[in-house]
Amino acid sequence: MTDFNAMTEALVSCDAEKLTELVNAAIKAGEPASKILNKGLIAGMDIVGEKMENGDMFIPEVLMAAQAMGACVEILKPLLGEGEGAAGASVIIGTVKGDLHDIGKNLVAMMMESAGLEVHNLGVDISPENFVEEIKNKNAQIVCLSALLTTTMPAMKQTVDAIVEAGLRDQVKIMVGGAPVTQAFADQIGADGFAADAGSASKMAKSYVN
Ligand code: B1M
Repeated sequence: MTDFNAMTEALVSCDAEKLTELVNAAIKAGEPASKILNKGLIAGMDIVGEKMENGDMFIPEVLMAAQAMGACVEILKPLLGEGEGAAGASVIIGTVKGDLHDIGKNLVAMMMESAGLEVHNLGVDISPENFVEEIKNKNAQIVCLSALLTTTMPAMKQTVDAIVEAGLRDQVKIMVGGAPVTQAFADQIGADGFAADAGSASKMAKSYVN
């Protein structure tokens, strides 16, 4: 039986080698990729977050844990597909200006890709102007904004406003997400949708194009 606690422990102690070994063993044992992601990796990252908040873990260690998780997410990537009908719409996704968190955003991008959407992952610290430019360049129908910090949530509103000002609001659906983001906040800033996790984000995007 898979020991998910060992996985969270390896992540919290930034032991990338051990974590990779445990993830590969879990795959071999037939555990679903979504279970490995949620019970092993995301649960471990939540502990990292608590330790960070309490001052028991510092930025360099948190970065190492994030890198270890990123490597394992890559291993899980081919197994995370939903296997449903491809929608083919153009989606741009990025973490808003001032925010460097990208693990959750990359997971959303990955789930959307595996659902058949054409995903353009812009990266982190993306300015409102950049989002506007990329909507035009990629002829995007869906824009996904990610924020992990309460201090960068206002950049989501600035991005929505910039899209309105550029005259592109009717062309795109705007979706928002990230740990501090809520449905109420999405409504308040004039976004079309809020998704709490990668799976529901992917489902919502598909519902906009199907
Ligand atoms: Co940061 N950090 N961090 N950090 N960090 C948090 C977010 C924090 C909650 C930790 C804490 O104190 N408990 C806290 C924010 C507090 C707040 O604002 N309320 C915090 C802080 C304070 C900071 C710094 C300010 C620390 C400092 O410098 N003093 C700094 C800011 C840097 C910056 O961005 N300008 C900072 C830096 C970092 C690192 C660089 C070290 C690293 C990021 C590395 C990286 O991403 N490559 C880091 C990390 C790893 C975290 C925690 C520990 C983990 C985040 C994560 O990857 N979670 C985090 C604590 C936590 O969240 N528990 C924390 C796993 C990921 C799968 O979940 O990102 O929530 P998540 O994504 C989910 C959903 O939210 C959703 O789907 C995903 C998958 O299910 N989702 C979307 C996300 N984006 C979406 C977009 C969508 C839809 C759904 O579009 C439609």
